[in-house]
Amino acid sequence: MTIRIVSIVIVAAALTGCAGDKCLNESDCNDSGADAREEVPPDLEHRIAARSSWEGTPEGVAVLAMLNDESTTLEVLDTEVPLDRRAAGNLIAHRDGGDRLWGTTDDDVFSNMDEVDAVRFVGPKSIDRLVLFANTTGWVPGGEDLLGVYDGVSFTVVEAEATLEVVNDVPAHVLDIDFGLDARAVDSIMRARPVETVDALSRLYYVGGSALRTLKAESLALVNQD
Ligand SMILES: [Ca+2]
Repeated sequence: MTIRIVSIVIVAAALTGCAGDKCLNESDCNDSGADAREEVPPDLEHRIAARSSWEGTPEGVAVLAMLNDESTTLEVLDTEVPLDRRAAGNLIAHRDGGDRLWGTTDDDVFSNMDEVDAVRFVGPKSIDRLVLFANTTGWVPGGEDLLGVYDGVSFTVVEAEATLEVVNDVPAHVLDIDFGLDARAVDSIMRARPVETVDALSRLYYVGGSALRTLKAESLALVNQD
């Protein structure tokens, strides 16, 4: 069993480029995330804790969809992922609410990865396992699948990739003059580069629906030109 767990984690690390050694050395059952965070200076810790690196990635989107789906039961999380049973129980309890039933008005579905990470006994290692499970069970969106809607603008996976490629590559004057973005949005983007996800892009100052619509359209035009 130990060998299987280690190999799963290695595969997860290889598939997702996760934190590597840290995943392997953590205790299997007590996954509070404390181990991985020990080396992080306190000021950075706050920032990292505030936003999971999976947020807005196809894998992160997949984990949320999987966790919120009716087919994902305590047994699935406990035995198929597999997670520590306490982590599995806490995730389902959070999602299903006080009545312990899926699909009723008191449900509290997971809307971001930080909400998942904040569940007791769920830490980076559990999240790596959820990512691997979501990956192998077909939850990860790709190609023309919808990645998400950000500030009212929808992005498929390929549209998001094209947009990030352009956003991270073009000189500031292209964003400013050719694309006609607000100078403050340009400034915000240049400071944040490389921007990893459209979710992160949408959270930058002065980057809202209108900037996202422009960036998506201009990026697709540029990428399709090549
Ligand atoms: Ca419920």
